Amino acid sequence: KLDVVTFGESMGLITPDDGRSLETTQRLTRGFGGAESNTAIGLARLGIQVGWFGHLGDDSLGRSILKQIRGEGVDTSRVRLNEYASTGLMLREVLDDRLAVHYYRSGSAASRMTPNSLDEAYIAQAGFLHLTGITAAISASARATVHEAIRMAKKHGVKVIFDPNIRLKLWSIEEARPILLELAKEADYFLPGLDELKLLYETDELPDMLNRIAELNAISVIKGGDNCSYLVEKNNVTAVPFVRASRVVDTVGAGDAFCAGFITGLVWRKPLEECVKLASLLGSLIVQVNGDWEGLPSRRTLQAKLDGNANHIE
Ligand code: KDG
Repeated sequence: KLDVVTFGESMGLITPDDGRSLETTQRLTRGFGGAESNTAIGLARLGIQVGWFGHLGDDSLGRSILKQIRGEGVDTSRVRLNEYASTGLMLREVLDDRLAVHYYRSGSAASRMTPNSLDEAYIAQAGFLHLTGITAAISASARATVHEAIRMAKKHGVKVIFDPNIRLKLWSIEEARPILLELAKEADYFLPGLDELKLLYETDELPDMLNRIAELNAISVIKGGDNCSYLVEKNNVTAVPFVRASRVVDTVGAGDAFCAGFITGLVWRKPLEECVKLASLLGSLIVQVNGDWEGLPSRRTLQAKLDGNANHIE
């Protein structure tokens, strides 16, 4: 029996290993990433029973990604390898001091996911279903798959966790907004970033955002406020202070780590504020290491950090 099920697109990740731009570098490093598998790895490392599925190409990249995710202890029994479509790819580089992402993923195996890809019994056995807005962005059939998965989760009393993960390289905000707001309405837990709420609710004012978010049925956590996250339950707002990272090397994956920490807290039946603290702690650890998921802590590392902070889990 799984505590958490999640699905989405995982892709090969190419980065210059000398920190230069792709235009001039000769040396590239290959890794992989994908918001949902990043979160799944974070959960598995903490001992949570988690399943991730998606479609990968039946190619070298796809097989390698599958082996690594499986190697992290994530259940991959429902992953499909498609011999007629490729595994998606993303390239990242620093351009003008900013991180630039280039996707090569249209028509990828993952984008061909359809509601038929879902195994209802697999979702039904889980405590939580974790979804992100990226899956809704990659194709109409993947979006339909997200809606169908939510329908299945609700039917079986599985709680839905939704991270909007707005990716403006995949769709415009005009296109994304109604779809993501609709998905937020369906969620039991909604985990947006503050910047994402600005885009979704078209306001820079926190009180306006909180009013809008209070209309949802979900318990929400807003990541990335001023030195804190906000835990929002209807009109009850709690500011939970950030755990500061001692150094910041790579912020990609911080949101996924945050989700992994929050969901871990839920599975461990911690009070919500504790769940947000755990989320923030995981976020602070991942940004200290290069890569989207590599710096996620094991349970032992997490316990050592918590002991260091004079906090305790369990
Ligand atoms: O959150 C990190 C993700 O953005 C990254 O791993 C890749 O899923 C990804 C995407 O679609 O950008």
